[in-house]
Amino acid sequence: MDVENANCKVKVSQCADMEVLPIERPLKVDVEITGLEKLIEELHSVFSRNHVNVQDVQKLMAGYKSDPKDWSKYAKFDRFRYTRNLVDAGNGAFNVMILCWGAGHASAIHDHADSHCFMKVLSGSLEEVRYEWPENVQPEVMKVLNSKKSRRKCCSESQDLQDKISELNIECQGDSCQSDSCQKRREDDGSDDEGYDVKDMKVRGRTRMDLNDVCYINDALGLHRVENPSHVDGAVSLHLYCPPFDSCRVFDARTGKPTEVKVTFWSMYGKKIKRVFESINAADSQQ
Ligand code: CSS
Ligand code: FE2
Repeated sequence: MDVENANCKVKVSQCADMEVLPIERPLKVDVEITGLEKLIEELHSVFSRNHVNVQDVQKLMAGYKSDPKDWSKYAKFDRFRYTRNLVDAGNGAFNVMILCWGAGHASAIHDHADSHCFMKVLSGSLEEVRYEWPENVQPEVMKVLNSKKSRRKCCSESQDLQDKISELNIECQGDSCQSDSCQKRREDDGSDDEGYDVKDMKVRGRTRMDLNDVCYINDALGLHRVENPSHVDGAVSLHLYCPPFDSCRVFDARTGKPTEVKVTFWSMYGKKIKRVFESINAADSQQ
């Protein structure tokens, strides 16, 4: 199975055969969706099934040609930061939102909480910068992959340890294995180290996204930050997350240190949200 057939009804780490998830292919658009409402209707229909291919969602999003009259009621800008505006809660299986980026606005480097993320440019242009995960932070999907691998080869370097393990009849549980020998090995190679040294996060690539372009990311493909590179024009993008999530991690670009943040909305269904603790939310809700 490859990424386009991965099931985005479930978290990325629960997709079968994740080893091949990081494969990306050019997308051939062969559907035409007339209007945002129609797109959302189609998404509801696709997500009512148990298995939803990543590629099917990408195709639907690409098949919709942006028309501001469909989405201007959701497009609420703020002078100081980009806004997140809920359009549809997708019966809990996914959510659709419109993000409005003022000139120069950008997100922090963030993960996608083990969900699938689709993003389409509705107006203006955006730049997506992809990053490697910091060495000492692991996404859920990689933990699952590594534990699959290390279940096969953990401790194989040391015959002594292998003998001890088989003597004690302990089966190595991979990354989270609590046997003394595996814990000792982790201490020796420092993989439990909590330190965050100053070491810029590694950029994997940059992509400019223009009107109607669609991109897809999940934690197996890395982290990203999104920026409106224009000093003059705003930009608007349509995002679909599945399953939906209400918190994710942002990363300090200089050290890779993660911080868990809540995902909050500026407006829902076209209505601005009243913020009681405006100043607190302003600090913690930007990804
Ligand atoms: N995940 C970011 C937008 S870039 S995908 C956010 O919701 O703020
Ligand atoms: Fe993102």
